[in-house]
Amino acid sequence: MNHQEIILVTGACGQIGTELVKVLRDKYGRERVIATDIRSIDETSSAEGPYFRLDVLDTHELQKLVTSLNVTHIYHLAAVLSANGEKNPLGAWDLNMQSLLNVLEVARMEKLQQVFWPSSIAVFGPESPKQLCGQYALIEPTTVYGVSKAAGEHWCRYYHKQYGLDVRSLRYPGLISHSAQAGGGTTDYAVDIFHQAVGKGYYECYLGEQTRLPMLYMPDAVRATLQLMDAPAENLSIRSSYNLAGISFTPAELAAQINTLLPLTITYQPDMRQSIADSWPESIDDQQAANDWGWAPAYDLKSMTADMLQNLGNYEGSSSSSIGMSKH
Ligand code: AKB
Repeated sequence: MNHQEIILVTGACGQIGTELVKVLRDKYGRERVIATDIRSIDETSSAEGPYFRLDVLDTHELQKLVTSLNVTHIYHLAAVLSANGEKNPLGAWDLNMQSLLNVLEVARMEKLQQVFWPSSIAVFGPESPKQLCGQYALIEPTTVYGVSKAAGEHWCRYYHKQYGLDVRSLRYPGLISHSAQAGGGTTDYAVDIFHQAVGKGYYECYLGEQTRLPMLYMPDAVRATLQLMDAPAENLSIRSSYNLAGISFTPAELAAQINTLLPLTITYQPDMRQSIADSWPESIDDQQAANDWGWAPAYDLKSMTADMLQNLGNYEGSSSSSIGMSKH
């Protein structure tokens, strides 16, 4: 990016946005990264840089912001995740699809340089391979979230092929971070468990103990995102969305790893999220990302767990509020 370029991030107060905005501002400068979210300014920390309230379903407002601020890049992160999506399937489809189409259209019309849009391992379904699910494995999702991500991938490829729009995407696994809560996903337990371990030493898990899912620590996810966006266009063979892998583990394995550093009792009470988790692969083959732009995760279960607990400990020590409270 040169010094003329301006990044706009939608869903900036969400799990990925909270962390990505910080890193983008460190890298490109505070004023060049515009954070937007549906939340109003007093519900968020605008002091850290430019912030605008934006409902990304309002294409007119989106276009106005893009043109008035000379935006050149959009990271479109606003979305409803898998578990919340099942509570209101048509609402989730509407938000996830229409917002993506709005962003792609504005990017095409205003000739933006780049768009980033997250897809998910939720594009895969029960018929996809459970182990090391490949880049081109069968995509038959059973959640509305997965259906919206699968359709979105086709739209991204379409805009690249038809209009030359440089849109790039990653199929994130479950993301684990200490500075932002997850919200409405199936993999959220892997964040909640840390907060409950630090706060209460007890966690009731809504997935069964042997439910293995692909996960990724947030510093790795942010690094992957920047690495993909910086990669020379000619190196990219995938214009739908890249498989991305980090660590695969079960709730029992995560609890055991936490227990090496902190006493934790875990019980299991599977709910409707179990069937979503059962429909997804246990591990992902991300060889294509490694080949095309040099991707390799840095954190394993042990180092991720130690880093999470260290950061949550610091957080608790420096705040009077409950560790279980959302950062937002
Ligand atoms: C979810 O659980 O819905 C998300 C995802 C895997 O995309 N974390």
